[in-house]
Amino acid sequence: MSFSTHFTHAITRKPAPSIIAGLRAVDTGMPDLAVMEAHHAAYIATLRETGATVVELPALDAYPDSVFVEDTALCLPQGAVVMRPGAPSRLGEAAEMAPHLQALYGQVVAISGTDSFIEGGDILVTEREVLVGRSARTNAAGIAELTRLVAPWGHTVREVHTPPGVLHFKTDCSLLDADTILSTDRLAASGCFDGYRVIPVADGEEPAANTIRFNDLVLMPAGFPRTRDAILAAGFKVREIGNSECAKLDGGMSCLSLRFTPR
Ligand code: CIR
Repeated sequence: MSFSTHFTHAITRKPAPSIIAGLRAVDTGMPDLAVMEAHHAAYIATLRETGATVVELPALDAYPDSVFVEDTALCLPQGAVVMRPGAPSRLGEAAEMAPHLQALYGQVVAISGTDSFIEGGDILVTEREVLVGRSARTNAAGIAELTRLVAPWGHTVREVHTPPGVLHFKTDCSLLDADTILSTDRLAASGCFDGYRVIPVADGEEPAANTIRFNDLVLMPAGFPRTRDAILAAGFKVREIGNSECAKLDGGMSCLSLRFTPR
């Protein structure tokens, strides 16, 4: 079973009322907490439908973006790495996540250099390598530290680039199976996926790039029919989840969970 697509567990965190103060690149309107909660519940139900255990953490009002748990850690089969988010308002979220990982994992290590910054949204784990996109949130020191931490677990890190103006590397791509990546053209054009099969996101549907393959399902944001049909045509089972409110904060399917199989 592929460790990069199949998982027994996920961790999520309820959105908090402070979500209205969440970070965003462009103001496209206030997120509606009740609608976000309904979407979040559908997301969790879909993860559970695949047979996984979902640990739902309580809302953390002190951290407006804390529903986006993916940015706080990297979960690998051998252990978890607690991140150091590059957004100052999000730095404290990582420490809030650490004890929950320690409860489930044998080995938990942390990015600790004061100059090191790295967020989970910039990390795409495939069966053969860990790709990390340098971005406004993830710097060279953070990538170097991650490289050292995961080497003893047998993982190779390859540094790539998040396109300018794009929040995270995985804002623009996702892994569909061991060899297949869904990607925007603007990201794939960099050549970073040479050697993989790439399914292009339909022109004008760029927000559809952030999906997750979780066990037998691909969870994708609702409202992107041409990209959905391309994923279906490639033989994947798709579930569309409402994402209108998280999208106002530049968040999507991958951001909402940590996915792993603890050892
Ligand atoms: C942020 O700017 O940090 C949040 N508003 C969105 C984080 C999305 N996370 C992700 O793509 N992994």
